[in-house]
Amino acid sequence: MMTINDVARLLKENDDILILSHHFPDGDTLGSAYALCGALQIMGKRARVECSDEIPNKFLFIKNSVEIQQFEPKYIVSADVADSKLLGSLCEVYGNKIDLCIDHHSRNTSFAKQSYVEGDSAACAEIMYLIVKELINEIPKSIADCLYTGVCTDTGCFKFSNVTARTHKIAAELIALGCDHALINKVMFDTKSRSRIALEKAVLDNLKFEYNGLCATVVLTRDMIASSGAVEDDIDGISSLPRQIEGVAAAVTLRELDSGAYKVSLRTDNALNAAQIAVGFGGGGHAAAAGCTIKDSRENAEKALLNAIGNALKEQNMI
Ligand SMILES: [Mn+2]
Repeated sequence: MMTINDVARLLKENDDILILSHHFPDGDTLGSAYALCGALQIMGKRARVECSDEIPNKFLFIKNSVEIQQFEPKYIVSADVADSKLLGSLCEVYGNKIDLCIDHHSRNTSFAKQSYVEGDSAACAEIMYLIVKELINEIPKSIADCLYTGVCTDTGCFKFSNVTARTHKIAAELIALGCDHALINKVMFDTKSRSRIALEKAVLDNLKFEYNGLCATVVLTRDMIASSGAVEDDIDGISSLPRQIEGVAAAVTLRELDSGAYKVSLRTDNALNAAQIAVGFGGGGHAAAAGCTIKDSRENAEKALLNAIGNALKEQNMI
């Protein structure tokens, strides 16, 4: 079992280091990767980050926190990547060449030559903070901003059950280092693009309740996505909308795919098991969050789902 010291030693021993983020990049994979890149550059090493997908606008300050350096990599590190497939198109290029994996997913598939995985860490950025502390004496604000973004985004602004006392201690240390915590939280959690708001409006216009308000259904059509100008980042998290409504035990989001099929996201509370309902449609997931894909018309998909949810509610004597 490796220690943070072992990881720091490996990074000190190597040069021309390429750091990889996972596809559909989020605040944690980018914050962790760029924080490490910044620290390595301060140490006088050549370092850069690569990601298969475009970086969403709200994370551009992370990308801009380091110097652009081009070189042939001699050592490859992945940050917040649970499986080499999650490298997206970069998997083909680097999938079997990763020297060191730094991650916090307990389901990590040990695809790298060496791995440092802390499954109970709320964010990869927590681990990266401990590593960066071993690498450089003074952590600049730019690196603290990257790490704070990783921690706050992977914890839903410190609201998820993955948060520990250490999460708050690390956040406190990052604030002491001068990170822009209020601004980062505003941008990450309290700011929505205009296309996101347009999409939410269209989605909520079609909100339907069934079973005395115990079930709420929304539909996300290709038309709504196109007319609102929404990009993938705007669509992320739409399924939390029906779940936020008081009294709703089953929240259903149907998203029309380009193929015409419907991707269903199911969020449940209380006694209802979302995975059990999703399995009936060839899907799966967790007790409170599950999904499936239904290849049928919108009407038929909705009818079948409502039926299954009705049966589950009856089983629990909720209706
Ligand atoms: Mn993460």
